[in-house]
Amino acid sequence: MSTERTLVLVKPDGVKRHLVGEILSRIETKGYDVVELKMLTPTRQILEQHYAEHEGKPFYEPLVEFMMSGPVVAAVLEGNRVIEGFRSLAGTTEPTAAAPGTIRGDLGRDWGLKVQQNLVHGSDSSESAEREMGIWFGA
Ligand code: DAT
Ligand code: MG
Repeated sequence: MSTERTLVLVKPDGVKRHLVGEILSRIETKGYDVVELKMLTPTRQILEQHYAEHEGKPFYEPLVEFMMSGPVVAAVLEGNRVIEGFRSLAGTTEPTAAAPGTIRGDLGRDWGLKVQQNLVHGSDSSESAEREMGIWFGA
């Protein structure tokens, strides 16, 4: 067993489209524990920390603006290999390319160039998970 924790966000498009329950249901059905959960409209400051790795990229500012556009749900999940496991549940970044059976593949689609509207975020490594849990939930 390799019990891990990961940081998940339901992005503003997921909240606006009333998919919070559906997304949490997929997480729980898979068997992961939701150990922290809250809803908030993120500040620019929190998003600049969260997306620091993307600063300077052409999609950075639209991404930050989109993420500030309404409430998000932030969660910490716990489970065996949950970092990789949630990324697998979420599907690949672009909803059009994401496999059927995944959150993005089943529920998302590309709205023109707005790839940022892909419903969820999940940490991509144990280092990212530690950093992101600190940003959203404190030490
Ligand atoms: P992921 O969310 O799959 O980890 P990422 O970390 O590379 O993807 O990018 C963060 C978010 O930025 C992603 O969910 C959507 C947006 N994004 C990534 N690449 C993009 C691109 N080429 N154009 C527009 N938005 C992009
Ligand atoms: Mg990422």
